Amino acid sequence: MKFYSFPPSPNVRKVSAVIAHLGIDDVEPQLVNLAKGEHKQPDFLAINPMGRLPALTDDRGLVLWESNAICQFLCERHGDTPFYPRDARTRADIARWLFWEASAWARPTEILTHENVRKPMLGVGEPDAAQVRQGEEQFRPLAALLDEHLSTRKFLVGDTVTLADFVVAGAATYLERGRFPIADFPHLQAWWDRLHQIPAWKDTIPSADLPS
Ligand SMILES: N[C@@H](CCC(=O)N[C@@H](CS)C(=O)NCC(=O)O)C(=O)O
Repeated sequence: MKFYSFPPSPNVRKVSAVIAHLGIDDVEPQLVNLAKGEHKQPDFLAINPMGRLPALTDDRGLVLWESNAICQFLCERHGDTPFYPRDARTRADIARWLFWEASAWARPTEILTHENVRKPMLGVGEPDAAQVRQGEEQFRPLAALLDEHLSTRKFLVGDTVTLADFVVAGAATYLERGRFPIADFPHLQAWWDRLHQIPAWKDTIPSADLPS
């Protein structure tokens, strides 16, 4: 399978972390350099007409985009694991967090990532103070929800790491460099620290340098 990737991208990082955690060995990363606009070139648009990363293809006609769908597919294909148990109730709980990430959490995390990390990284201007303020305002109530949820459990779905954690945390990949306002959320911070004990999570932290 080909995994169209750009390592600094938070949505790509979700998939990279899943691949590393499950020890999947038949996925070949294919760099699509966002910094050079390769994601808007016709050959990549033929794979993902949205012009976004990540995407996954195989030689049997699979063409999949949307990071959470790719993560789910890889987990499902890997079988019944504690990371993605077959039990229907647990899977529904994981799915809830995946939908929540895509429909709510991704918005402020993307704004703060764009303003505080991507702009300086790509050299495309200063952070826009009004956008940062809006990102922070949208972030706080969602972070409070996570903080409350994590006050009684180690991970989002009980006391074992699951795909739900990698997807929600993946969107917040630049929590520190993006200056996400987490000071008031100790359970969220503790969960973040706990995730960093997991080798696949720690090993897929994007480097500060752009791929060439
Ligand atoms: N909902 C999509 C979002 C994908 C997305 O926005 N990816 C970013 C990188 S993190 C991207 O390709 N941005 C390029 C652009 O929007 O031009 C997913 O989860 O895959």
